[in-house]
Amino acid sequence: MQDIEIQKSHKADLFESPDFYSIDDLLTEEHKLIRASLREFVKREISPIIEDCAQKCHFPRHIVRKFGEIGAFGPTVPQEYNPNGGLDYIAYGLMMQEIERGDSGMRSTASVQGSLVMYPIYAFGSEEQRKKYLPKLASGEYLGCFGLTEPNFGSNPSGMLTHFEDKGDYYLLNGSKMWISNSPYADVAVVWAKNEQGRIHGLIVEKGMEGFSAPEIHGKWSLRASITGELVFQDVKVPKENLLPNISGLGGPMKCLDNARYGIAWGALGAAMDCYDTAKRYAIERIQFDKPIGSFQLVQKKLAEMLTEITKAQLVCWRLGTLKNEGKATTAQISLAKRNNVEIAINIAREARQILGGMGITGEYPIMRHSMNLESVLTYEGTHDIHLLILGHDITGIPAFK
Ligand code: TGC
Ligand code: FAD
Repeated sequence: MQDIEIQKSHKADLFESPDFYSIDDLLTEEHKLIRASLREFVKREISPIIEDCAQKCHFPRHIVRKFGEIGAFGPTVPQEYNPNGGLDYIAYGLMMQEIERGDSGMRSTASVQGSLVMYPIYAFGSEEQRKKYLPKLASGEYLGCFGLTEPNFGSNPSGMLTHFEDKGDYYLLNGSKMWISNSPYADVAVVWAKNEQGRIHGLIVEKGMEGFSAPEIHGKWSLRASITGELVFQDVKVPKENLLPNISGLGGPMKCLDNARYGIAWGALGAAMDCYDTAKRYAIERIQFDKPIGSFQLVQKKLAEMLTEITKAQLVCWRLGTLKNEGKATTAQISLAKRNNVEIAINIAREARQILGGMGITGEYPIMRHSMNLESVLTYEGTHDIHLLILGHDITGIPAFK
């Protein structure tokens, strides 16, 4: 976490999103304005630095305040707790799309803060907790993280070992969490742990509490501009007022994941669009055999298939967003969208990389970074296969997890 000098790229970010089926007609003017302002923000604040940050494995901590200013944290939280809030789920999705178009790690920062930290405090917290934490998280004064996964319990979080005991005046928390986005810099952590009866509860743990540490995980080849760490609890005395009072059981973290996975479905679409847009431009400009490579049928096939998958994914996102707005989106519907959109994005990144030939593997273009990032996106918030099993369960009524 040392200071690193980041070189700004002077290459213009010319990104334009495809809209082959006029899906913009389904958006409100407010949606389009929000998307335009996030796109401009990404071009100004993220695109110039992101490649160097990723190359140097550096999390640009200053972006947290900037995300707060633009309203990217918890936009669906009511304005009473978030002055930039009160927006609908399509607006939230479009924000995640635009941010991940810039970088999946940047979207991670925003979606963890909004869906996995602010959402549980808003949905399951006391009025005092909402007032104490939400405005600071919304503005970016605080950075938050979400601790569910443990070293030995990833896909199967209900087996978690992290636990707390009621000591009368406080809860005594012990255990550890693994692979936690934002954790080394986080001011607050929403931590899921079992009580003496083995029931899962959420606790708000603050930086500086004795016995609490958050070491960084080094050596990632993916999400290099996002910071990931552990959470270690050794006899941490958590004040009783830090327990989220209005939820218990695995359903608590799972409801948070429903929101975050929804945002990832849009985010992955953003990464796919960036790869497509980059490859399309390159195919028109790059000359081989005296012609633009875009004139060859094999290159056109790649571009046509990318656009087809992006268009289908856009429709999935829009429809899922309308269901979310009506409070009707199910966990399985969200799994379908997360699973499909991450898969198409990773495939599009791979095809786009081929269109760029050797240039595709360099940091001159964003494709290899997206491609590596998407490997994490395929795994976190439920792996590709876990989402398939969630769908299988929904179709047959038979769980195949165990
Ligand atoms: P199962 O027996 O199915 O359910 C146990 C209890 O949980 C309830 N439940 C839900 N409630 C509300 N909404 C949901 N979506 C729910 N899903 C489950 C269920 O009703 C039951 O309640 P109760 O009261 O009867 O106990 O659970 P299982 O143990 O068989 O596991 C099911 C499974 C595999 C689907 C689930 O555990 C799962 O999704 N695993 C994947 C884990 C995961 O996604 N981890 C993500 C960690 S966070 C993260 O990755 C952040 S990355 C962020 C970034 O950087 O962007
Ligand atoms: P495992 O659960 O060990 O799975 C390994 C393989 O086994 C996978 O292919 C999986 O699909 C397969 N598998 C497991 N069970 C089954 C089954 N029943 N049937 C078929 N196949 C199965 N977690 C947090 O709590 N908070 C965070 O902020 C967070 N951020 C992350 C950031 C990054 C960069 C990464 C990589 C992970 C992050 N995670 C976070 C953790 C993430 O959610 C887990 O990695 C993920 O849930 C998978 O758990 P695991 O890595 O332990 O893999």
